[in-house]
Amino acid sequence: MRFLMTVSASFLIIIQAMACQKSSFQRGEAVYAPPPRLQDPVETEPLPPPETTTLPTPGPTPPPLFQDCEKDPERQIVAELFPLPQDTNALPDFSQLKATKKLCIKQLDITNRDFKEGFPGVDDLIEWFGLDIRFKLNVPVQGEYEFSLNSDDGSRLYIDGKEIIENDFQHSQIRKSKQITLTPGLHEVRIPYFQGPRYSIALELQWKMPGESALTYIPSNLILRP
Ligand SMILES: [Ca+2]
Repeated sequence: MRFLMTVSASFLIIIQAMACQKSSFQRGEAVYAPPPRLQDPVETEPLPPPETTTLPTPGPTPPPLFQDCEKDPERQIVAELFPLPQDTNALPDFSQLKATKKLCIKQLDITNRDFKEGFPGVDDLIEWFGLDIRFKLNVPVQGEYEFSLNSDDGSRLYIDGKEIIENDFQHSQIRKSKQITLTPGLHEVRIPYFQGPRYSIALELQWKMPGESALTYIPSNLILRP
């Protein structure tokens, strides 16, 4: 019996060797097939769980510069919006034009930037527009105030109907300043402004209160609707 097992085992080895030899001959050429290498078992560390790809969460969208006045009673500065003809080079007489929309803004703190967002409820108006801006300024104390008006493109500052700063015409941002004496109480402020060709805009109104050395935006609690 044992002899039979040995014979059949040898027979199997011969058959396997022949099969191996047969597969090693291709297109009549001998191809060396290296014997399989025995390898020490390699200790493998468990694979870390696949990293889940998290998309960056977009930051909060900044509120639009101008908003419907009814939707935001905190915005006390009122601006009438006018589409202007292409190639407008200077502020028009807004009293001769019909406003498209009345909008509100909280602060004239529009630093130099690209303007692509347009206006709520107005289609495709990102260039060639004018804003006739008004508010009441509650002057706290009598004294010498410096006003500073930065704009891209043109703007002017009127207080109680009198022109204080002329910063008109098509241009990239230009800042102009002027000192005036103001009495305490309410004063009418008007700032006509226009944007020429897309995209760059700026509109900043700042002041220096009596005795102060730095320009600041006018505190919102001193600004009332016209
Ligand atoms: Ca511009």
